[in-house]
Amino acid sequence: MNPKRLVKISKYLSYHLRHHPQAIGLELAPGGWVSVENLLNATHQHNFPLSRQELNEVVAKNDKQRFSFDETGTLIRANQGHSINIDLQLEPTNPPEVLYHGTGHRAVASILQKGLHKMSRHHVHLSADIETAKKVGARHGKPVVFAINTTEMQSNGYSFYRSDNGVWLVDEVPPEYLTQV
Ligand code: HQG
Repeated sequence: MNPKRLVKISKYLSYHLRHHPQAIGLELAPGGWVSVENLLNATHQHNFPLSRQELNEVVAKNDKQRFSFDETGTLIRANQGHSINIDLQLEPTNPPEVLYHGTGHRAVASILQKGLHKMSRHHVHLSADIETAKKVGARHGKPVVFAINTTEMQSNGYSFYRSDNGVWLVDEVPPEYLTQV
């Protein structure tokens, strides 16, 4: 498949599996899953016909491994990034001692004052390394990276989750746990 088509299908899947499943008549089951058969039928009914082969290729090759099949290959979901209220059924997991969050420089003052909030997403997204955080931040302008003291957050009762594609998730990060890198 050519790279443009791959990106186009990824965006289409992100839109429907994270934000607007009902736009093509789908409903996400607990965990964010939809039946592959229903998804493919829906794409045909809504003018964006996808084949199972194309879907397999996008799941395998997406640059950030945004999508997964279940172990039977009959269900598919977005690994993270949802704005709709679904329970991803992730187990709390011990994170590395420090995680990172990249943002745009315009948000710094507000973050230092109020902490990190999930905004339109389901969780605050954190990265295990500074380079990834920088890239995420650059989507919002000149990137600024914060380090998060996860050990202290955990001892104060915060839970961390790791999505299937390695993104760390938490409900919020109050300002006292943040240091600008
Ligand atoms: C900022 C991409 C002001 C926050 C990436 C961020 C990631 C505040 C923005 C994933 C704030 C939300 C998520 C506060 C948070 N005041 N700004 N108190 N608290 N913010 O896109 O983390 O391509 O929803 O710093 O790789 O940038 O979608 O979150 O800048 O993993 O797969 O509010 O999206 O993955 O922006 O990115 P986003 P994000 P995908």
